[in-house]
Amino acid sequence: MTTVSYSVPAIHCGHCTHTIESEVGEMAGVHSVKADLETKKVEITFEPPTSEEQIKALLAEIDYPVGGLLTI
Ligand SMILES: [Cu+2]
Repeated sequence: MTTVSYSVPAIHCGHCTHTIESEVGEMAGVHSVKADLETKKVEITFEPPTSEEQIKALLAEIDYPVGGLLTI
């Protein structure tokens, strides 16, 4: 199991955090998703078959591209 924390600058309201949490949360292997409005951060805990590349691709697809990987 891996936990990553991404900076997602496009987060601007509660709808954004909800969209991210529900879309990423539906991926197989994703255990938890927490999107934070204040810090514009998304913390995701996952395991295979989901990979970091797939998570980043999905976020870009739903218009919340990852701005950077933060150290936890
Ligand atoms: Cu929004």
